[in-house]
Amino acid sequence: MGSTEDLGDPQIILQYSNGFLVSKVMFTACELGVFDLLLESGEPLSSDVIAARLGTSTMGVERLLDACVGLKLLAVELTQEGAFYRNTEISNVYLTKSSPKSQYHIMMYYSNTVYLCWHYLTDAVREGRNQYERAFGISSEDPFGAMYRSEEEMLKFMAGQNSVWSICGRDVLAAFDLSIFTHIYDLGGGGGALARECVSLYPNSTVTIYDLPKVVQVAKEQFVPPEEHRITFHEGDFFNNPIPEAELYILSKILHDWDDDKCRQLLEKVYKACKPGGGVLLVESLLNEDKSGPLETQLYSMNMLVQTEGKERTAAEYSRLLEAAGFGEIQVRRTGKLYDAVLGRK
Ligand code: ASE
Repeated sequence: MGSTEDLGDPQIILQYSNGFLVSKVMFTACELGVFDLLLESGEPLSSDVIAARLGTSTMGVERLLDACVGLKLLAVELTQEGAFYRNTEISNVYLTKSSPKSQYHIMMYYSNTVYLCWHYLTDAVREGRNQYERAFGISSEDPFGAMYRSEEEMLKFMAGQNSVWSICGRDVLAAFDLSIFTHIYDLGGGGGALARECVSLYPNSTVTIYDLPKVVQVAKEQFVPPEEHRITFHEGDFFNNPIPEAELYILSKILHDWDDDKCRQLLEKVYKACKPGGGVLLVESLLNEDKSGPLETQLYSMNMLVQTEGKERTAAEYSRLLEAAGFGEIQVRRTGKLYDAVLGRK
């Protein structure tokens, strides 16, 4: 019996092949500051002026600008004096450095770190492990040792992770009514964007960001303003140091970094520390139960392969991990955005 499956549109194969070209055009325009310049300028600019102001070749930037027009990240106006470029609304909001919803930092992390790991995707699939040795010549034994190999890398990662919460933070925290929990620990809370979203959404909450000492230091200095009195810090390694008692523990994009054994180990520790009646909130991108999608989550799971020891999981997989640690009354909320929420109670 021959397959009755539609051959489909060959265009889709070509589109997929070009996916990385699209990413790189957007990353490069961000990195060069095209969108920042056009926002500051307040009026459309010619490629000559843009090249002069950014210190690039006119020839190169002209092609970049036209490709951005094709991607609808810029708009072009043709006049007798030539072509004039301006930002589209979406670029003003998401691609400029200064916007409160800026995704600039995650783009820079993708372009300069994630991208280099993905060069070795074939090796990662063959070997079933991350590719720090090939990409950066550093040991991949401790993935966060590798990811935080320099203060600059750590900063890029923290800023990148923070930018995601300006888009999805409210949705994941509002997925459940968390107002019954007043003392909250954000384990691996990094740059604190989710913690800030939390204290703003829940006026009676205080959030302690628990993270590695060098992460906490940078978070205090560069990310969380000192007048934010409802956010405090705890320096430690949650695998090797004690976890203090609290009512709610947020583990946002933590379990996806680790294999099942490490996840169980961490969740058991959290369960022991948790106040009776308290809970744990997992914030993760959930795979469909049959792993048929969403595509973004499947791709992120590949990224966990090249960068960490973890993977993306289904709601049932997270529920089983929570149950094995002792948590009950497990509830799952899909937000329809990139990140979802799973709540377990003690
Ligand atoms: C981690 C999250 C990320 C560890 C490494 C990471 C992200 C990128 N690299 O916990 C953010 C999610 N994006 C992707 C592509 O996975």
